Amino acid sequence: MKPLFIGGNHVTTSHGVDNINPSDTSDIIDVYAQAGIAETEAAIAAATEAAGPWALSGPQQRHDILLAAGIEILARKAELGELLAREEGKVLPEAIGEVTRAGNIFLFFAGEALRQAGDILASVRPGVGVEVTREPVGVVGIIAPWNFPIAIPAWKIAPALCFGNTVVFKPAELVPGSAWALVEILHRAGLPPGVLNLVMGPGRVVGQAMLDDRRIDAITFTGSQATGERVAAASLPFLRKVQLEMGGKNPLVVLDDADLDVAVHCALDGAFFSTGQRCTASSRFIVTERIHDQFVGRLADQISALRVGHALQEETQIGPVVDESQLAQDMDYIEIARRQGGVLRSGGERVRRETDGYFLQPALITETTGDMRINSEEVFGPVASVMRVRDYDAALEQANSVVFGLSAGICTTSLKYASDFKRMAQAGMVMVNLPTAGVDYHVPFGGRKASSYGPREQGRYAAEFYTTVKTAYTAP
Ligand code: TXE
Repeated sequence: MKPLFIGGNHVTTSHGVDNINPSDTSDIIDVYAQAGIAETEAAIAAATEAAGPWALSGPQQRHDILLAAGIEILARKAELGELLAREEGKVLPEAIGEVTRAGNIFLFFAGEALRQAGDILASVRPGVGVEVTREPVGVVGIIAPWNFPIAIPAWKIAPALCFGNTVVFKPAELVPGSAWALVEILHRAGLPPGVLNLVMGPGRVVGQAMLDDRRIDAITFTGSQATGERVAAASLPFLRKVQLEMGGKNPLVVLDDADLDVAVHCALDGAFFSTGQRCTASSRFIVTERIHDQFVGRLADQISALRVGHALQEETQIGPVVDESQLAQDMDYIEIARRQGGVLRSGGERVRRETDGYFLQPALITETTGDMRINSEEVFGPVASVMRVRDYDAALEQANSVVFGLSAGICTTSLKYASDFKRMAQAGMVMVNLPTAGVDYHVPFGGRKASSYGPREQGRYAAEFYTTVKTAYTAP
């Protein structure tokens, strides 16, 4: 059984949970210890005790640890990628790509540890000195989802440590393997005991115990909107700092003047790769009239040719859905869309392979309208819908009509429409002639409206959440 990490020690528990491969449910990757309330409280106590000394650790120590971790992650990307593909189900090249991203994030924040600058300003009072500096927030709670088992923990843990915070990390129930490997690497890289603690277990027990504990100074969360709202509500009484990354219902607008090859590529990649289980996945194609039929025809052909199967098989392009309940949710939404008048143009059926896995042929639903549930609620699977619109203005209105605002894309050869869309799209990230999913690791990530709350993640903007600003005045 793989243990918890609390205060620098391995902690075993009486109860363990199997980590099951969604491509082959007979493949048990390993058994992972499960924390309860007592272990979670012990982890918070360890992080609290370590917070003072770690806040005073120098940039060199933090740099060296983050660098060593990043180098090891990159050196082991094939092995860690295989583990990730086995536990989450994305295909091996995507999994190795995710591990590479995680490694690069550690290298980026190793550099940032050496670049922690402040400001010195002239006071409005003659002779008085003013210094503006950043200090750690304290103990950071990290609650992560299952869809990026190593990249999301990396982009939360690396800046937390870089800026001198200690961490209590709760990975998603379905993906303890990548989380465990990451925490183990960081300990071998030289992290002092208690600076990073790993508590695996159910959200309603471990996550809730974190929310209820006032010793956690800040919580960064990625997951569903419902849980995100819970995190915010539970944090308010403590006036705790909160950062939430939640769902998306990301539009891809395709205009008559689009390059059809580019548009179909953006649609296919953005909606269905990684089995559509990306918060930035395109799920609504908003297409103007003259290109509509050609776009749908070409896209439907390419969707039906997608090879769905075991994530570790070389020919597979689309791996399984992550588990039984997510598969049921995906199938439900396809049915709801059909009942509300949508036409299932391609895919949408469960497929059987040699191994017992949660395989779903990606689904394209046409003839949909903005008032249907398929166009307003997050499905989080390989399911996308098409809406036919009159012109650019109608497309923009439709794109902005949902509660979410994470990523928005447009395919057009018109500079005028591309420029207007960049300005007018109500989203944290805008893509022109690119898939809505697939972002750089060194620039801000996040959305607006119901997609995100609090400061941005990643890149230099990460400092906003993981530090608190101090303004110091000195008399002449
Ligand atoms: O999410 P949860 P789930 C969406 C997507 C998916 C749905 C459910 O639509 O179908 O959410 O996924 C922890 N207190 N997204 O169930 O429950 C939980 O253990 C504290 C979109 O996985 O939000 C896990 O670590 N923590 C999203 C994390 O919260 C709690 C990515 C997220 O789980 C908790 C993932 C509680 N009471 C899901 N309950 C995206 N858009 O990126 C649960 N958790």
